[in-house]
Amino acid sequence: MKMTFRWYGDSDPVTLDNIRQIPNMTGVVSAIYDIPVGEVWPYEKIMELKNKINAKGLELSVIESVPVHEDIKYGGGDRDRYIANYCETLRNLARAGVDCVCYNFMPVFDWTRSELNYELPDGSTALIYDRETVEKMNPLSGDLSLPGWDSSYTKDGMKELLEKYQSVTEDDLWDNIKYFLDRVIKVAEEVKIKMAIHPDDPPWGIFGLPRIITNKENIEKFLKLYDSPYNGLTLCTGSLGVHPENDLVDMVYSFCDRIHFAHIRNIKITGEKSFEEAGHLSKAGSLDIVKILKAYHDKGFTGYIRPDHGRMIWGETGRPGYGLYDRALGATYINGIWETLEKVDK
Ligand SMILES: [Mn+2]
Repeated sequence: MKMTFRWYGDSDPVTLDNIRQIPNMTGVVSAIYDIPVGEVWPYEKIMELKNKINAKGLELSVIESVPVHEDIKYGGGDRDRYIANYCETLRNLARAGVDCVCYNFMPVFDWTRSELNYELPDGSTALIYDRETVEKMNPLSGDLSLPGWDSSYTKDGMKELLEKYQSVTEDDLWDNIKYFLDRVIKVAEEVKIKMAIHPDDPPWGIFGLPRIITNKENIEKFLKLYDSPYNGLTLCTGSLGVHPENDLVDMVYSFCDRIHFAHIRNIKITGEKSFEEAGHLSKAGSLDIVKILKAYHDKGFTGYIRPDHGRMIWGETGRPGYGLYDRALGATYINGIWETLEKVDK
């Protein structure tokens, strides 16, 4: 495995100097954040990012994410133009030496939580998802504060976008993702970029919008839509793991050959469709992180891995889920388990 850490660029309170001091950290996961979704990422901007990271002795390992324009997801009239742009971005990334790209196919909203600073009994804060609270939220109220979504939408823009999705069913989403894969994976194969879809977070439909990358059966279906090693996964334990029927250990054994990027984090299921994000340690949450890593080790995983969201601890402030301290503890925990597996589990 190749250990990496997500970095949000120059505006991130966590610096590359912080990241390079985490033991075993070799790579950075980042993106270009000031280009509108759907437009081509220029080669020069990618090189600028890469050079900045290389100057600190780190690699630009994975791009997370190259976002997929909504037109592609709901099957709008401009999708061919946006797919062409997407392919052009992949070509530019490959030219800069990038070999793995994470993306997702969630309509409108990226990862969704009901609260970003929920105080846990030990005084740390974490992101949580409470079903009742989310069900009462109105995406058109204009005062929603969700960490993952594109807040550049005005209230009217959001209304217009949601209307476009009104008749979009799960089957339509499957058709649209196949349309995307048929055109994009061909290019990914050519330029040798491993595409790694991130599962839906949470893995169920929200605000009446369908979601499809949610469970083993659907992931199997997804991988068959375009059967190529370049059509692969970002297996996120925290995203899939909030559904008690998702067996992450089994998924790692089943899909490892197609997992290019592993997101490791723990969550604690607190009720039906409700959860808190937890520290990485197995007993802090509902997932057995040792068994998950053992599955990766048994399968000889050589891809990229990163600690995913952390709590805010030791008074740190910053981007919810993406502080330095708890994610660094997560990396160290993963390193410790992996070293043990390397030396003992022969
Ligand atoms: Mn993730």
